Amino acid sequence: MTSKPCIVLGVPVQVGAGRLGCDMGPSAFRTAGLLTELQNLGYVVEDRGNIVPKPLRDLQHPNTAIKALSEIVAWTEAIAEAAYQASGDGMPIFIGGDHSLSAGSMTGLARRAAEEDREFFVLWLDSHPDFHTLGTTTSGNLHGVPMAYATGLDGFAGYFPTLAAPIKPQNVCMTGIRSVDPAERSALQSAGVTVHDMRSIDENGVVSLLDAFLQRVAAADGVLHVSLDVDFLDPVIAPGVGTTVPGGATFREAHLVMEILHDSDLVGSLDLVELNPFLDERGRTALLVVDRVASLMGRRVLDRPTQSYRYTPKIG
Ligand code: EXY
Ligand code: MN
Ligand code: MN
Ligand code: MN
Repeated sequence: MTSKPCIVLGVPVQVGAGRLGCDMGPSAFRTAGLLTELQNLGYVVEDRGNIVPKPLRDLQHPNTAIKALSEIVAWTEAIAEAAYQASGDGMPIFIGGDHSLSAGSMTGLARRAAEEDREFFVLWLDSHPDFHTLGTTTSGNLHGVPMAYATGLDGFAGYFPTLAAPIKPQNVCMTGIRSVDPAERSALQSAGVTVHDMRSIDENGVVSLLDAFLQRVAAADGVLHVSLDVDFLDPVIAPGVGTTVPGGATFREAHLVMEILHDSDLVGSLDLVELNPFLDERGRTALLVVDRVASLMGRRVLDRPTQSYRYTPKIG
């Protein structure tokens, strides 16, 4: 994995979610020992504190269901700027906060990748595709739109920041999906996003699904962003999240995904989102996620020979 510093950025945004509590997420991840875990693995860790949103602009949208549009846009502007800066200094790790933060993290990172003439890829670990537009969301919770925005779907212009570098939908792989609204289903199909629902995981196993995607990232010598929504995990092991959906990834599936990602040597940035400590018990979910991050960053049960790196990016 990276020899660069880990740049931790707190994003205590919660108004994108349907209930309060995600603003306590950054504190919970820090309390659960995220920084110490990274340092124990030998990384230089820079905690840049919590991002502060830009000044609010009064934004009105015809879809009256939408909540907190001005606030989420103000957050997105600030997060995108911080992501662009941090990606030039090391491996950004965004600790949220609800999933609306990825509207800023992904677009700031994609801007950096485009400037460096690198293909930008996203592995979306979530029970939801978060692929609503401002016109199609019925809940109005803007944690349900970040991927639609970042891949350039219509309807965000005039509200969200203009995209410097839209993410190619074919460069997005969603895994763990098990709650898709009708409008999202049709939008996903026409956009060409790779979507693996839980049935696909059960039929194929995470290794083959991940392998196909990581081979594409490596072949393109691409930059990979991982966006981990806590509700990717099964609610039995990760109850501290506001949008639980039964039948999620097991501890072992999540562990395997993270170890394979480390071996790939392709991960350049990470979102940890939707943790809601108010719904948790004694930090159980935050501790579980931090433990998975340790697997992503190289902690191993047994030492493995270096050839375990499964995807050798093109050199030169
Ligand atoms: N698709 C539903 C909605 O738009 O409200 C549920 C979205 C849940 C989003 C969480 C972050 O993953
Ligand atoms: Mn490594
Ligand atoms: Mn999500
Ligand atoms: Mn989700």
